[in-house]
Amino acid sequence: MSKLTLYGIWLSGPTYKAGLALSLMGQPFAYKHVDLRSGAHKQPEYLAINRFGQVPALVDGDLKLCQSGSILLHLADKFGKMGGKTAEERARVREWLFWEFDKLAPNVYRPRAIKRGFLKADDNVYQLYAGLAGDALKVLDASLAKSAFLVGNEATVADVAVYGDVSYAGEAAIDLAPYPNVTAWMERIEKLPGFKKYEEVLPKQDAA
Ligand SMILES: N[C@@H](CCC(=O)N[C@@H](CS)C(=O)NCC(=O)O)C(=O)O
Repeated sequence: MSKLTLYGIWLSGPTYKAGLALSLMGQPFAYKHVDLRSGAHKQPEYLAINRFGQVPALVDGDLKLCQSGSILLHLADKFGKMGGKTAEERARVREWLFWEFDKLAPNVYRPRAIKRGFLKADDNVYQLYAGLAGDALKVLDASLAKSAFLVGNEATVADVAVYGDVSYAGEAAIDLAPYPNVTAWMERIEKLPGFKKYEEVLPKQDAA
């Protein structure tokens, strides 16, 4: 089996989701640093890997895949891990992934980008996104009051995707204290074998 290669940048939440899933599945991978600041993601060599010119991308043999959600589903299928145990669980995993993509990821990542200075925007824009993140966190907190993980009784890639958003809440200046079920669930995720923080999963340069 050829080694997987993950393309990304260490500051990227979606890249972290892919790297974290690989780590939780116990799969080694090569890593290619894509320097977004110099525009490497818009150069022809990289566009041949990801036509949308974004990170992350995963190269698995002849397959070049982008969008963290599709990468997570591919890894779950390929390794038969973290994808849900039954057809219903697999459907629920996809449901959470689409919800996360719609309601959570942009509303955490954009305020984070504003706070970190990657995105220039007025405070009312920040407040709009942070408010929408709060709405999503309420929904998440209510779900996690009823179960230890999002789907079934084990962590799935749905948990990885959602963790990959909420773990940046601090950088986005979004307080998680009002969501105790979310913070308790984060602690459960952080105890899983293979769990790593983003700084430990994503190197700042290429890695074999
Ligand atoms: N929905 C995508 C989002 C990917 C994304 O926004 N990547 C950012 C870095 S975190 C990027 O490549 N930005 C550069 C650009 O969009 O031109 C995913 O989950 O993979």
